[in-house]
Amino acid sequence: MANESVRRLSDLLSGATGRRAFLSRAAVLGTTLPALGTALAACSDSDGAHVPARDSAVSAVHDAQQPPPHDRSNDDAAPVGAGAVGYQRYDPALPPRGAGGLVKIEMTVKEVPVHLTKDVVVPAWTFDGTVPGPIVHVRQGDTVEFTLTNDGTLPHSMDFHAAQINPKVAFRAALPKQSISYTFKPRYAGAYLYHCGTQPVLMHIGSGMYGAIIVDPPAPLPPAKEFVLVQSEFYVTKDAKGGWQFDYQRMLATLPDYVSFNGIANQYMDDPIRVKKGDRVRFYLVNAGPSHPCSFHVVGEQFDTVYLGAPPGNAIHGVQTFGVAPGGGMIFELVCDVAGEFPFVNHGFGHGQKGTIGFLVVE
Ligand SMILES: [Cu+2]
Repeated sequence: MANESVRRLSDLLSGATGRRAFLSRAAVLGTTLPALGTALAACSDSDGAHVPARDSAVSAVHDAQQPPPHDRSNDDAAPVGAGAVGYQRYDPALPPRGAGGLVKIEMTVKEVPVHLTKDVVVPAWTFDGTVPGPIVHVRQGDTVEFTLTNDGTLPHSMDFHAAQINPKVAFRAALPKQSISYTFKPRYAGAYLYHCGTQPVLMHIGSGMYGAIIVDPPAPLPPAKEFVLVQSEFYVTKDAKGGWQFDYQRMLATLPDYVSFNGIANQYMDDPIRVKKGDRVRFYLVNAGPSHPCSFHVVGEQFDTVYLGAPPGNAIHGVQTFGVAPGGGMIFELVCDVAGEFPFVNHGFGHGQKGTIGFLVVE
């Protein structure tokens, strides 16, 4: 009965009416949290979970990023919240793994404004205040003890793709101000998605509730500079006050306004990923979707190895581009034996141009 009540409440609150109610609350949030940048500052508060280290506060300086083309009606008005929330690059570096064995991961649902570009700020539903949420790094066979605390105003849940578990029980919703916990042992290594699984899932992923869990194989892969890229699409529109909001109808129409690596369009063009000549680079590419694939390619390079499934098996060699489905994850390796500036892109360029282009600088 309790589960049924949760489901009904979840369905009710997650429907169009709930979205509207949330948006009006969020619009208030966006204008009343001037210190939010501080709240989003770096921290690492649980074994194995990592909130991205943030670059020092950067003001929301205007750059060449354009607002979504479908709404230019309010171009003279500053987006609600822009300037009030610190713009911070999402650190793509894979955080170190803890000692292993029993790994306790805690996350908190936070409804906060986030940057989709330096200028476009939107009220989001998040895990721990960032989009994507913290990068989780464990090893195959670890016991992951996970707790989700809901500081939001709607039911939310957690679906780890690295888990094999009864979803009806483990992925149940935590009501506002409540927590849920469950334990799992990742059976396979790889790059996996996690996301809120509360209905409608499209809205919860589309509003920012996802991240990556990287599971190492028992024997280490070759030494490399390791980075995590989570691709996702964003669908936004302006409300009556000129503030950007996520738009569920646009999510259903699947014509995105932005497609990004790690939540912010083109952030690694502005501030590239840097490695040294001779480094092996390993990208853990997770595609949160919610709806489109990522055709991953590095201009001027070739992938030495792509792990299609759990490493170290399932490897193919000498690859130019490989597609990662929404809800999927793969591992891409290249050996940087040529110096230069190499764009890494979603080669589906209708989406690449919307934000999934970054630079890998080999020095
Ligand atoms: Cu949710």
